[in-house]
Order: sequence, then C-alpha cells, then structure tokens
Amino acid sequence: MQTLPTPPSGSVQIEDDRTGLSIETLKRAFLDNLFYIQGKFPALASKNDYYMALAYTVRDRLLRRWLNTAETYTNTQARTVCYLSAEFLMGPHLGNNLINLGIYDQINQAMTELGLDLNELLQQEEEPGLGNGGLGRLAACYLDSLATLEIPALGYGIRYEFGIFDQEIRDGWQVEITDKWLRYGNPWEIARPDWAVEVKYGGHTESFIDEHGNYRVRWVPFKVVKGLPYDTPILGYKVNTANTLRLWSAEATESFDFGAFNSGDYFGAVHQKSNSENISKVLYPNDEQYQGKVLRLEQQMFFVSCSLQDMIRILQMQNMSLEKFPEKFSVQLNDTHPAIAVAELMRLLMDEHGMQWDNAWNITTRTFGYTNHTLLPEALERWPLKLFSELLPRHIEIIYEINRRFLDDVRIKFPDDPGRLSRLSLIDESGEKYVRMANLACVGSSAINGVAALHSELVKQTVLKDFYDMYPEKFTNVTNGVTPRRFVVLSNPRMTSLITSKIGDNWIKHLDELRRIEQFADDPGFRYEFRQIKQAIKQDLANHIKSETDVEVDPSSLFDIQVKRIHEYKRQHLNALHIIHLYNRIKANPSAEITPRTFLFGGKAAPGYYMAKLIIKFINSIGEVVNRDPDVAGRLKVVFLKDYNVKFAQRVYPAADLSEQISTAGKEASGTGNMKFSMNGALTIGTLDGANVEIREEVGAENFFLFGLTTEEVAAKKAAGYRPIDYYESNNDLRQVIDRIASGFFSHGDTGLFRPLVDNLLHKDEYLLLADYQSYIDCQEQVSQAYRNWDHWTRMSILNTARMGKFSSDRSIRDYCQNIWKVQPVPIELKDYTQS
Ligand code: 73E
Repeated sequence: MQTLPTPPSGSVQIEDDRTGLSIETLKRAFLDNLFYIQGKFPALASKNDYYMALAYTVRDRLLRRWLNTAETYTNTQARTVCYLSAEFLMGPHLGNNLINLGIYDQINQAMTELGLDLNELLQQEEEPGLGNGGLGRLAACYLDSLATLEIPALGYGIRYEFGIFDQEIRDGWQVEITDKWLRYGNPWEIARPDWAVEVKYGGHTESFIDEHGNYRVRWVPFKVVKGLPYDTPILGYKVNTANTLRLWSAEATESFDFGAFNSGDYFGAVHQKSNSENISKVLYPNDEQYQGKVLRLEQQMFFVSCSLQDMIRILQMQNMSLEKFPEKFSVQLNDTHPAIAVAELMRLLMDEHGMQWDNAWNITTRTFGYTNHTLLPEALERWPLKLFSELLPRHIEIIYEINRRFLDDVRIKFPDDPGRLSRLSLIDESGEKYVRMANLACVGSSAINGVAALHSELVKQTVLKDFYDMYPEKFTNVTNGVTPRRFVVLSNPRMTSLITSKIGDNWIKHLDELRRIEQFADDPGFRYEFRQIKQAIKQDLANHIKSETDVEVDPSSLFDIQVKRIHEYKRQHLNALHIIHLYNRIKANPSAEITPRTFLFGGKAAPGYYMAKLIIKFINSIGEVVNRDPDVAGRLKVVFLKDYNVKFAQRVYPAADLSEQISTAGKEASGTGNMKFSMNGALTIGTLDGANVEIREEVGAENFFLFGLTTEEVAAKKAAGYRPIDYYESNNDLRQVIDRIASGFFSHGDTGLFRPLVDNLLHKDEYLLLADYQSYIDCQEQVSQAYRNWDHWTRMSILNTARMGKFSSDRSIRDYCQNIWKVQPVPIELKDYTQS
C-alpha cells in the first residue's frame, strides 16, 4: 500500500478524497462521485451509475501519478517511445487499474461494505474494442509493460467511434451488430482540445523559391480535417509511472466551412462536417485482409499526421530543436498501417519547417522502426497509385524522390540487376501501378523486426528478402509477449494466490521467477490444489455456457479450446474434422472408449470473408447434431461462444485444459493466445509455427503435443504439386469424415450447404488440412490418453505455467528497448499536489 507523506508533527492527517486509499476514504469518495458526477443517490442509481462512480474513484487515483509522470518527462526531456498503431485492443480498464494500483482487495471490501458486488461492476464495463485481434492486443500489452518498466512512452492511434462489431449467432450464422462502446460515456479518457491539429487531403502542390533562395513546395489541399486528442492514462504495475494512450478523433475544421455557410450552402457545409467525422467513425473489421479503400488510407494518414505533429509540438514545448527529433523520440510502426509516417515526417520537416532533404532524411531514418506481423500475401498493403496520388499529392512526390535516391543506392550495391530493382522499388509497376507500403517502411526505418524467431527468419527469406540482402544489419527478431497482469493476475486470481503463497509475488513483475514453482510439480499436495483450482474455474465457465447457450457441459471433461479470429490458415475446420472423427467412432461403436471432451470455439469472422463465416456455421451445425445424439451420451459437446472479446478471453484462458494452436506451419507469425493459455496451465496441441516453436522449447517437448508438417515440408509438398484428393482416397477414416459432411448429415440433408468447404478441401486445400489430418488425429489420441492420467497431466500443466517466463511482454519490451529503441527507464516519484 502507498503511504502519504508524513504530516507535520502535531497535525491530524486527513486523507484526501481523491487520492486516499483507506477503505473509509474509498467509500466516501465513491459515494461522492455517485452524487456529484452521476447525479444519483443510491436508491435511484443503476448498476452503470455505480460502475461510473467507481471508475471515477479509480481515475482520481491515477491522475496524480499521471501528472507526476508528465511533469517528470517534461523536466527531464526524457527520451520517449511512440508506438504508432491503427489498433489498440485495450480490454476493460477498471480491473486492470485496480491490479496495477494495488488496491483490488481494498476496493472489493469497500464495495462489499456498501452492499455492492465488485464482480458485477467489473462486468458492467463496455470494453473499447479498438482492434481486430492479436496485433491490436499486442499493442495494449506493450503499453502495460512500457509503463511497468517505467519507460517513457506514448501510444498513438485512432479513437474509433465504433470498434470491432459485436457478434451474434443466429441459426448458426454470424450476425454483426455495431459496437456502441461510447454509449454511456467513457470515464477513462480526457479530451485535450488545446492540442488539436489539422490534417490535409487532396488538392495539388505548388513549388516556389523562398526568401533564402531555397526550392520549396506548398500543398493546397482540397479538404482539411481537425484531429482532437483523447488521452487515457496507462498505469504500470505497482509503480508511479502512468503513460498516455493518445487517440485521435476526427472533426470538421471550424474555419473551413465558413465559405459554404456564408454563401448560404448550409447543407453543403454540414455535409462537409459529417464527411470529416467519418474518418474516425469505424474500425475496419478485417484481420490480415487488405482492402484498398480510400477511407482506410485517410484513417492512416489522419492518425499518423496528428501524431507526428504532436511529437513536434512536444519537442518545441521542451525547447528542443527539430534536429533532436530522433534523440527525443523512437517511433515504432506497428505493421505497415502507419508506414505513411515516413513520407509525412519528411513533409513536415521540409515543407512546414524549412529543412533540406538530406537533413530531413537523416532524421527520418533514425526515427523509425518497423515491425512486420504477417507473411500472408493478402495482407500486404499496396495502394493503387491513382488513389494514393489523388488523396496525398505531396506524399507521392516525396515517395518518388525517396525511391529515386534509394534505387541509386541499390544500383551501386547490385549493378545490372533490373529484376531486383523492380522488386525493391517503392512503386509496383508490373501491371496496374501501386505504392508498396512495406517497401516504404523498410527504406525509412533503421530497424525491421518479425514477431517470433521462426517468423523473423521467414521474413528475411521471403517477403523482405531483397531488403535483407540490401540492409542485413537492420533485421532483428523480437518475440511477442503478453502481460501477466491482465492475463494471469486479473483473470486467474485463484492460481495467482496459490503461486504467490509458495514463492511470493515477485513473479508478477519478473515472470522468469515462475520457474520456482517447478519444485512443486512433484508435490502431491500442490498438484491437488492446482487441479482443484482448474476444476473450479471450469465449473464457472460451464455455468456461464449453460446460461448463455443452454448447453450443459461436464466440467470434468477435457476442455479443448480454440479462440481466435476465424481464418482458413488458423484451421478451425481441422479441429472440426477431429470432432467428426470422434463422432464417427462413437456411431460405429457406441461403447468405444472415448475421453470425454468439451470443444469450445470463439472468434469473429471478417464480415466479407465468406469461407470464415461458413466455418462458424459448420461448427454450430456439428454441435447441433453431436450435442443431442443419445449415442454420444454427453461424452462430446461442441459449443461456439458468441462475441469473443478481451473481457471474455479473460474467463476462457484459465479454464482450458488444451489449447489449439494448429495453423499451417509458416502462416501464423507468432500467436499470443498460445502464450496466454500456457501461462494458465493449458497444454498445447500445435504445429511448429510462430511462437509455438519457442513455447515448446521452453516447456519441453515432453510437455507439448506436436503434430504436422514443418514449414519446409509444406513448401516442398506444394512445390511437388500437392493433391489433397490423394489423401482422401487413401485414408478411409478421413474419407468417412468428409463423406459425412458432404452427405448433408450436419445440414438437415442439404448437400449444398457445406459443399464449398468440401470442394475446397478436396481440390485446393491451400492450408494443407488433409496433409496434416492423420498426424493431428494421432496426436489428439495421445492427448486423450494423457488426460486419463490426471496426476501426470497436472504435472505437465504446472510445468507449462512455470516455464512461461520468456513470454511476458516485459521481456519483449526489454528486447525492444535494448536492441531497437535505445531507451532507459525514468522512475517517477510520487508527489502530493494537495500539499503544495
Ligand atoms: O500471428 C499474429 C501475431 O501474433 C498475427 O497474425 C497478427 O499479429 C499478431 C501480433 O504480432 C497480425 N494481425 C495482422 N497482421 N498480423 C493484421 C493485418 C491487417 C489488419 C489487422 C491485423
């Protein structure tokens, strides 16, 4: 617990209602907020009023740390990390802030004493779903670790009015509902209208010679949009550092509409206003699927320009010269979504601040780092040149000039290699012309990294090979990590208490210390307790499933879980084939020995991704048949949980026995769900893909269920002309599974419904499900056998948790700080403003 400064002797210490941490003070502050902010007295207050009053009570306690932090950074001119990301999938703030402030238990008690249930209030929070999946959640974990490690940092992104859609399931199909997360207000953010900036689009450029005789360019835009920053404090775990997440909201500029208003074009002026506001209206719900929409490029330009202008403002406020930009800021590009920053920083330095090219380029390339998150060709961002030039006429000029100089460098290093030049060019000229954002990011950055060891190797060998040949020294790996504060301490309090009772609570900040519970893996008492906890959490989830879906699941069955975005490369349908295999076994011999399993799925499909939506329908259809077949006698249950999001993820990971990480080798860059499961004691069934490789190295091959082709084998098989139908024809069991689907058995006799799925598997099978099928089935059989020996299973489970230290996002952030950002911690002292 934090202590207040010692009062002068003889005086009475009264805790301030906005900072005090005693139960009595917390209760008083809470009731005060209910009254003065929500304007309600207890008899009239709704659950949401109580949630808001509590959120404000907690926010007050963050504010003092936040202001101390800002003041220290300003006074010390601290070197700062800026994490530019189109997505921040933060999850609910309240619980996490209680953990990081170290007041979870006090608040729990204060609420109980007021006759309220903290869990109910926590459930009340609408999560800000400002991301699609792993990439956005990674950004959120990194903010938590940056603050915890006391690194000065700002997260910059977009304040989407509508985040990722809410998913409902109707008749087994996904239905998308708009996410109105701001409906009841957002107590965690503070608008900063003083720091609004303007962003230009369209129009044309004009060149002129300035008063010093220098060639300059002026951009005359077609429209100007205002960016308004909203700040959310990001508190570290049990430190005083509270960094900032600054999200930009688009508004119409006041000045720009005047002409229209004065000329009587009221409608035109209002239209222009709503048009501007569209920019931050909605998150594109595509995960790893590029869509070349103008609005998306407007969004990227919008938050990038706002953020870079904000950095320049900060620099100038601290009386630092622009030359110091790369010393003051290290700017990380979270994939290519913010890659336009390379051209925008050049433009700001040259056109707005009068700098010459060489100087501006030197500053720019020392500033940026670029993280690649995917090798999937359909995710690569390339903008049609025409669209790009019309929206960003000045940026295309700058990109041409960057390209001209860059290709000259290439010619020097690789003379007479036109193929290489055309591959490296920032402009794709092979057919219709495109601007290649990954190429821009590579040329404009001093460091390029992948997100797991295997992925970083593949980046060098495949998509960015030519850049690796050109600049080998820029390439590194930083394996992803996840925050144990949210994904263990907050989500699994029972396991947290057990571990802490044995080894103290240092592991929460130094996850490597979890190794110290290895010594208890053979202690029968510890094993028993570990297993009891898992059992109790599974019971809770079973109750939740019953209330949500009316399906009864047996908490002693093996909880086999796959939660992630629905994508063919992630192979949820391979999991489904295994379910049908087991079902067929039961149908052939109802008394067959089958380890009872509950198959849980969760995840959203991109609204325009037909095959992913069909996979959701497929899983639900299997569930409909299997769950009520009397021959199955409850031994198999299949449940698709709707609307998988961060809040729900926190309930799911602790309840898993088995974590499904079954992507085709070489396709999943890292995965981070795999880490969250394993930290909570689930065993993994997985391929040698992404971070699975490193997880298996850490936990030991004997505590990991490995199957499937390797990346090299996948490539070789494809090169040799892969024919999935051969597997179908030569494997009886597989044939029976496929035939059962094709016969309409899971679709009320309709043989057409799943035909696209079946045809795809038999004749295309881009992700090699059929090639991996037998290996997967055999491996699942080992899982079933292993689960029968619960004592041994629990031992493996404990060892998984104990050996996950490497996958704390604290380790990832340390890697970034040392190898890429070159930034040091700046500890924050707690000062008391009320005394001064
Ligand atoms: O393997 C994951 C990785 O763990 C990868 O698929 C994901 O990023 C995670 C964090 O590194 C990812 N998401 C996207 N690309 N890679 C993406 C692309 C376009 C839009 C939204 C997300």
